[in-house]
Amino acid sequence: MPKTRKVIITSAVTGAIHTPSMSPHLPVTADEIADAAIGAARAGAAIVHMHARSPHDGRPSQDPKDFEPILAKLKANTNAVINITTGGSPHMTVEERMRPVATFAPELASLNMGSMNFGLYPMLERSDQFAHEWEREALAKSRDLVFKNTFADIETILDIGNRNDTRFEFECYDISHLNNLAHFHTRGLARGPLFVQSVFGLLGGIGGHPEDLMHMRRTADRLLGADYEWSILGAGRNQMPLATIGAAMGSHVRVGLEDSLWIGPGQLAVSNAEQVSRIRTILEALNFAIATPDEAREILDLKGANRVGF
Ligand code: KMH
Ligand code: ZN
Repeated sequence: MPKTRKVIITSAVTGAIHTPSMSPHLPVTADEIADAAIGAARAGAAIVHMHARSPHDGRPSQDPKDFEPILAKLKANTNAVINITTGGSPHMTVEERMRPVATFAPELASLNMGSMNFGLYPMLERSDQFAHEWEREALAKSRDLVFKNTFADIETILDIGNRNDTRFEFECYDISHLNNLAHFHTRGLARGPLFVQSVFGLLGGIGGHPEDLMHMRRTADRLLGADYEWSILGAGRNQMPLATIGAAMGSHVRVGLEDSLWIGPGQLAVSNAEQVSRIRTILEALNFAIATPDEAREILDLKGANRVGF
């Protein structure tokens, strides 16, 4: 019997790009964020990519105290791999962004592989109704914002991970980020199998055209050889089409309200689980199997849920 390929679905449930006023379905409180991740895991996500928000006004927070109740609820209710962000919000300092991963030593953490523009301000054109002034401000300020991820920043976060046996979801928003990853791989600081999350369609990074995806794939193959597991993240309306193309070409996939609020043109997704179910249907129609959390642990060589610090 030929082996069925296992595809890992990641669900990124809230993030720091979208703001609470953009969708009533975006999880904001600790309970909502944890419940969204548990729902996504039940629908088939093997990995949940986690950010936290302030209990006061829903702004992104990298305060470990805001992660605590989320992580406790997840630990008690799901076997999904918990992936904690070091991206936080591009408005934060790198020191602030790395605190939760340094505190909780998760199995998996995100790591952004280069400094870049991070343009969210076009979203201001879609809506002028914001419940909190910080929402408008964050979007407007992104016109003049550099998301700072220097070689020194990346090395510091790699060191934290390597000390705690935390492995990484390497967020690559452009071709140069693959070159940066190959540099750390060659130096032995980033160790395989590298989990490469290629991000498409974010203003400041590579576009969302299928040719962009092909170019990422060819370059990753050339630079990283067989020592990587590829995953696709398409922002906004690129989410489902690019995940489908990528999966057909051998990738894993990431969906979630962090990356897209939508389930169809003009139609807000009502939950993270809805997006997971949609991509799951597509993957199963392509005759792929959905990786369980333990299968994802094996594919990515993770340390196990019993060796985290929460
Ligand atoms: N929001 C995504 C485009 C991170 O958390 O480190 C990238 C991301 C960054 O997930
Ligand atoms: Zn994130």
